[in-house]
Parts: sequence; structure tokens; C-alpha cells
Amino acid sequence: MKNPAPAIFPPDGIGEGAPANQAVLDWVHEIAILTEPENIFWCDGSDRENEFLVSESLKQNVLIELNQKRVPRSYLHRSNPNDVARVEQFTFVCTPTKEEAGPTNNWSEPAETYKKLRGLLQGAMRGRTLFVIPYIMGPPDSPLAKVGFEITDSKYVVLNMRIMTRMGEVAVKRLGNDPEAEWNRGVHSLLDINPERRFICHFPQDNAIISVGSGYGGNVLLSKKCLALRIGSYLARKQGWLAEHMLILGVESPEGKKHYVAAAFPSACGKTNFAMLIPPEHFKGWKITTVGDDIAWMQVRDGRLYAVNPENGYFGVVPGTSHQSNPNAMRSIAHDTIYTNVALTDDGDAWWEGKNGDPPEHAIDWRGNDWSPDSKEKAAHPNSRFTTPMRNNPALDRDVENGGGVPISAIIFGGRRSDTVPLVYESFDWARGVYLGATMASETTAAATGKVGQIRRDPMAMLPFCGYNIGEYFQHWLDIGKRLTDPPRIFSANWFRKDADGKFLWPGFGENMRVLKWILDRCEGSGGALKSPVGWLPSPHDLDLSGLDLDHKCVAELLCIDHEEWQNEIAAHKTFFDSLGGVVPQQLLDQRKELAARFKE
Ligand code: GTP
Ligand code: SPV
Ligand code: MN
Repeated sequence: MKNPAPAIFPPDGIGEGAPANQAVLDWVHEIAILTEPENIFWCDGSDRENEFLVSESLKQNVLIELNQKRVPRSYLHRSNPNDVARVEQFTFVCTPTKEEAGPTNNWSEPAETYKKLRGLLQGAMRGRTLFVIPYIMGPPDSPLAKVGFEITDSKYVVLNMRIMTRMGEVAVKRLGNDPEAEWNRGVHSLLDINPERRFICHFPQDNAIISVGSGYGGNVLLSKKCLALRIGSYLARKQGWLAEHMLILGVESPEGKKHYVAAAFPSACGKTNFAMLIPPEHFKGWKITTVGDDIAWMQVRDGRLYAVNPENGYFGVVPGTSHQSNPNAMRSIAHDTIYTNVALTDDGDAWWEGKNGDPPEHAIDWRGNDWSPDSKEKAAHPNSRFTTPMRNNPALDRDVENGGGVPISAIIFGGRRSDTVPLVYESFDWARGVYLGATMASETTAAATGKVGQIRRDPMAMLPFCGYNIGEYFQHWLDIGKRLTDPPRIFSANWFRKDADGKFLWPGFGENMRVLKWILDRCEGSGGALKSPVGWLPSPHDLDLSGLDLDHKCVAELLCIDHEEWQNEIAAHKTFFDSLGGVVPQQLLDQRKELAARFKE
């Protein structure tokens, strides 16, 4: 794959949206001199521009047209099989000192790293087009909104960024002419899609990102994990707010009482599904609306925590998405969607494992090979994704554009734990909730390269995304709590506990409403609970389980705190804290001892 993106030459009026800001012009000029592109394309985000880029992408096989009757204006993209997920081992935080990046990040020295990356970028866009993408993260009128510019030589990146961010003139306008204004500089080049030349590098002090050698998702849509989380968390600490790997949902009772809830689950652990939940029949009259499905930016105002979703679309896991598991997602991805690494049926539709209906007798798999139900390989890659505008979501919350954000009543931390962690419990207070988040663990998934199913500590689901020292991050969470007079309550949830035969004990998906209902009851002071060593735990009759086919034994297992398992868990907390080499705040170290002591009471 020598030249994955030859230059394109748009007709007049397309690709000419250069901004007036001299700082942006100077930076683009500098990168163009380095990368030597055939031409520069200034994106304005218009429909006409998008149509042109889609038609060029179809010509160059960057996109494959799907059956336009079935999935209008939707396309399939196949990434290189060596490039199908985030690469944590090649992701770097480049701060002046290693301590600033902290024990959980790969660190590399900024000057050396710039030098190495400049070497790789030298002439990298020869014969190609350099695209400049202006974008805003957050509702444009939000005090938290951030402007970014991404330079890329990938049309796929441009098309995805148009869905995932508020892209084009709106960002150019918001930035204005001030050469001193704050904005993020992102440079991306495909190079030759070689894992040996794949680096995702962040320079928090410079508000800059350089990503080379990949064409996939979180590695290259620099607005998302790179800006909104890694650089975002760094800025958030400096500026006194929180940038978190959290969904945000609204939940309204039949009486019209509304709460907002934020939840941090690691990658591929259920954020999009939870954010789009449709309550089961039993909860008639309850309504869930989506503010965001992956990232929350939260600030303190009048003693409460308010959240905005910085994104404009969803980059969601495809396999397992069906009319049963997630009807709102199915409706969202029925049009105007880019599918990455799913299978293609003979009649031009997208297919994946877990979709409704029988598997097709024949399809082309995500690599482009013939596939049939007898094949050993999966038709869609386990980390295949849809990119779809949030406007497609029939359950979009009405306050999604509210720059002030929505007030958060509860925060949930959860991961994939086949044992130990009960279905749900509430921490005793904010500081204990911070401990709960800091010590959470989850089994690894296909969202990142590497082994799947390995238990690892993933504090606040931010292990791969915290852009600075994790000890300071914990302290920042504790400090934010001191500014909250009406803090959200903090909960732990685990949809993934298994029985002795390895089957999920909890039905999950829409039925998670039952857990959410208990959480809301707790927020309103009405939910019953027992005091356990880990926090407030519902007894079986505190949860509304009516109409669910779950036997007593199963419910008991779901809500069980097994002392032996928790001895191991608390020991694992210690191992984790010790592995961080002295950066963990004393308050959290003390809490571990208190937790251990509560088990002995
Ligand atoms: P990222 O986009 O990687 O951040 O993932 P996410 O956290 O948004 O996860 P998502 O909702 O896409 O779900 C990932 C996988 O978990 C899918 O295969 C879902 O089918 C599965 N899943 C989601 N919710 C549940 C649940 O309640 N129970 C069970 N058993 N599986 C679930
Ligand atoms: C995640 O891995 O948490 C994602 C997908 O949301 S990616 O954008 O690839 O990071
Ligand atoms: Mn995510």
C-alpha cells in the first residue's frame, strides 16, 4: 500500500475555506513545507464538499457504496488488517519530565519525539492532498468548547470528523483572528500504515498532537481520545474541570421528573448501549434520552456538576447491535452512516455478528474475502464500528446543545467483572466514590490491540486516556469534590457477572433500567439499601425485578459480596497502588486500610 490516498483536484469553490487566523495559516504552511503535499484542501464542512469527498473516496476505493435503498447515504470502509484498533503501546504523552506523564503513560521526551516525527513526516504527503479540518468540541456557546485543527492526508478521517465534530466554518468563526487564541494543533499522516511506524503522540504543554502510521478510529480522529480526553484531561486539571470517558444520559419519570447520569465504563463495556437504553415494558412512561455516548466534559457551577458532550456523533461498536439490544442505535445507523470493518452482503447491505435475522449464506468479510456461515473467521471485525451523527438518534436529549451542560445527579463506574463486583452499590460519599473509581478493573476488549479478557485496573475507565500523572488525577477528583456542595452520588455497576457455567447472570441492556431506577431512588432519598463494607448495597427487594425471569439464587449471586473474593480484591488494590510508585494521594491509601478494616467489623 504505497500510496493510499492520491491527490484530488476539486472544482472551484470546494476546498477553499482557509481561515483568516495567521497562527493557523503559519502552522499549515510549516507542515506543508515538511510533508510536501501536491495540494492543500481547506475543509468548510459544507454538503457540497462532503458529496465531492464521498465521490472521490468511492473512486479510490476508500469507501464502498452500500445498497442506497436499504441504507441511504451510507458506506463501508475497510481498514488495513494490521490497523483495526487503538494502539496503547504506541501512544505517548510527551511532557518535559517523565513524572508529569506519570506511571500509567508511555512517556517520550518532547524535543526528541518532535525530531523523530518530523523525520517520518518529511515528504510524507508527496503526491497526496493535505486536508485542513477546523472543528469545535462542545456546543459552540459553551465555556468549555475547544477549537481544534486537524491536518490529515486521509479522506476517511475528513468524512468521519465531519460526523464526529462540529466541523468547518463554525470553528473558524469561533476561533476568530486573534493569533494568541487557544486551539489544538493536530497532525495526522497515514504514512504507509506500518505498525512499526505507528505513533500517537501528545504534547500537552503545546496543545498539540501528532499521529502517524494508522488510519483507524481513536488513533486518527484526533478530536476524540487525543484532544477530548488526553489533552482535555490535562487542560481540565489546569483549568479546574473534568474531562472523562463517560456517557451522559437523561432519565425522566412518568411524572416528568428528570435526572442526568454520567457513567464511566471502559472501551467496549457498554457506554453506547446504556446511553441509548429503552426501558422494558414494565417501566412504561419512563424515558431515556442521550446527551453523549463516550465523553463528558464537566464543570462545577453553584456547587453542582454540569456536563456537556464535546462530540457531535457516535463512533460505536457494531457487533452485537440489534433491534433487541439497541433499537435506537439500529435506527441511527440506518442512514448517513460510515461502517468500518463490517461484512458486505451480496445485496450490498452491511452485516455483522449479532445483527437481526439469519446470517447471509454468502458475504464478503471485513478483510474483503469470501465468507459463509461455515467460515472459521468472523465476518465483521470484533471492533468494527459505525460513525453516525448524533442527530440520527431518535432519543437525543433536548439539552444536547446547551452550552451550560446538564446537572449530574449520579456518576456510575463499571467494568467487565465476571466475579467479585456486585450488580450495583453506592459509595458512602464522594471521596469513597473516588476510591471506587480509582480502583476499578475490567477485562480488556477488542477496542485496543492486545489480549482480550485480561483483568486490569482501569481507574475511572481512563487508564489509556489520562494525559498526565494519574496520582494528580486522583487528587484532582478529590479536590473537585471539595467544591461540590451538592455532589453527584457515586455508584459501581457490573452488568457482566457470570455464574459457574460462565453465563451472564444479568440480562443487561434494556433491563439495566432496573438498576438505574434504584440509583435514582437513592438520589431522591427513597431507595432502600443495606450497609456493606464496600458501600450501600440493595437487598433483592430494593430492586424492582418484577416480570424478570431471575431465580432467587441468581439474584443473591448478583448482589453477593464474597469476603474471600474481596480479600483478593483489596490485595489487588494494594498491588495496583504500589505499582504506581508513590503517586497515590494519602487519602486513598488510608481508605484502602479502612475498607479492609470494615470487612473485619
Ligand atoms: P467504546 O465505544 O469502545 O467506548 O465502547 P462502549 O463502552 O460504548 O460499549 P458498547 O455500548 O458499544 O458495548 C460494547 C459491547 O458490550 C457490545 O458488544 C455490547 O453488545 C456489549 N454490552 C453492552 N451492554 C451490555 C449489557 O448490559 N450486558 C451485556 N452482557 N453486554 C453488553
Ligand atoms: C474506545 O476505544 O473507547 C472508543 C473507540 O471509543 S476509539 O475511538 O477507537 O478509541
Ligand atoms: Mn470509548
